Amino acid sequence: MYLGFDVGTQGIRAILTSLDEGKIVASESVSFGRDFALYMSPGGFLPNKNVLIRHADPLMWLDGLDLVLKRLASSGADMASVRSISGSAQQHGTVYLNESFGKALAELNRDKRLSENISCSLSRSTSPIWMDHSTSDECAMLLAEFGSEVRTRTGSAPTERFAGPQIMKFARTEAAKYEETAHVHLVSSFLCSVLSGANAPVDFGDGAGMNLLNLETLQWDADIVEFTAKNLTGKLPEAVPGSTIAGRLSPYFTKYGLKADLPVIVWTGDNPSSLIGCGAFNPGSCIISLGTSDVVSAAMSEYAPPQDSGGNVFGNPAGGYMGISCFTNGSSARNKAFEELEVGFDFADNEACLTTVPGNNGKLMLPYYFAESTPPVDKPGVVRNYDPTSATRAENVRALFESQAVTMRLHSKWLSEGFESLRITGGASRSAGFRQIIANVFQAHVLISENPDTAALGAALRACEGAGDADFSELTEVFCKPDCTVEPDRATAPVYDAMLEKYEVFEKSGN
Ligand code: XUL
Repeated sequence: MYLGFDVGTQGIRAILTSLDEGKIVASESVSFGRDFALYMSPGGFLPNKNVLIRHADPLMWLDGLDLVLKRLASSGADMASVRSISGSAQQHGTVYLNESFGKALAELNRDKRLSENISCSLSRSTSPIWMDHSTSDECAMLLAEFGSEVRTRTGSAPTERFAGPQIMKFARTEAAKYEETAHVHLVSSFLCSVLSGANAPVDFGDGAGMNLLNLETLQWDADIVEFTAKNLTGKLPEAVPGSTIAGRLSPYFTKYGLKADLPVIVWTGDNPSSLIGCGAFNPGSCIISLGTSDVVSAAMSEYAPPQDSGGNVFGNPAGGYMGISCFTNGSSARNKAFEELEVGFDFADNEACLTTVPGNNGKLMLPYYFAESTPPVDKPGVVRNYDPTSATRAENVRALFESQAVTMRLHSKWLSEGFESLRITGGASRSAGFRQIIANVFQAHVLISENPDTAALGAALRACEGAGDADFSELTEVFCKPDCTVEPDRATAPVYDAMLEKYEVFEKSGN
């Protein structure tokens, strides 16, 4: 059995897979909003009047890890049969720790919660997460110093949500606390450290989301790291390939029935992990992940810097590279829009949008309920080219879905001019209306699996591969078969080709 975690924006999922049985045998989750009211983070982050600032309390992630393990153990799952563990986490978030972190990890007290064990080791009480867009000054400084070299070397233009600009901002604005910081971890390497009881490395997949890793050499880029913050090199984890054993499970976790000393495989980011969980680690397949953010991603045969301002290149956990385009306004925006339109997400209106005409007679919207990464938009605000009060609910839902699908097609052109098939994953992949619209907009077969938690599944599969028990091709055969396919309506192709051109102009003029 192999245990995989995914620590997302809004909660944690833990999945136990059995290689013998060829299936997921247990799955438990924790919701930060519902389970941890005390952290006052209903959406997984601390509310802030400044819409550009999005921080979370890292102790909430630790309490979440304890709770999800407790739930898994009390569900009757055979914890003693677990042979290895790995995980993935929301990308780009940073955790700042002082000199005492190593000792605290080595001496984790089983009678206390993880948060109690670690709280004194935080040199910064909150962690900026991927939704934070408050580092435009730092991005401008990086651009002024290195120009397009940042994109060429690190696989991404200076990007506000990325760890490097976030660390630079902390060092500039809270210099004393930065000085006190001995270790800067990503969410993934922080939680991997906790499991393995020692400072853990970061993998090339998540490490690339920092604007600090040189993707040609796969080493920290000395010039960029030193420019980002003084003495940063010594504070960063080592960067390693995705199947590296980071360490052995801390005895703390035996309280959940796990055996001490199990191999803990280095964690990665949720998007690289989904590439594995969808069985799409070879070039040629495309994944659309419909989570809090929407992400289009695909494995790449060789390293090439992204050709779209919002594009990013990361390491592929199976080796090589992957490209992504991340749209902040994914389910976060859908939820807001549904609230506004009084549409339940599982409500028939969601599917009823399919009774309206493809192309919606030209109705379009820029769904920037939050600051957006692709294209970069710092001032949130929804723009429509029509009056929503004179449209039906179904038409309004179609305008949202079509606009989201068209922006994904537009900004993933740099990954491929066209994909024959797409794999859809994430919570909103359950929406029949959205699936069909995506199939039509991309003119591609859409494959869907019953299990939408492909990041956690990818983590469990990485645990198995990293322990040397199976390779990714075998695991894909067993665990990643899609359950159903949605076919595109070929007659709608010209409608969406025209919409793509119209949307591009609207996007340029509208924000
Ligand atoms: C990717 C990104 C988001 C987070 C969400 O670059 O910022 O997809 O990983 O968890």
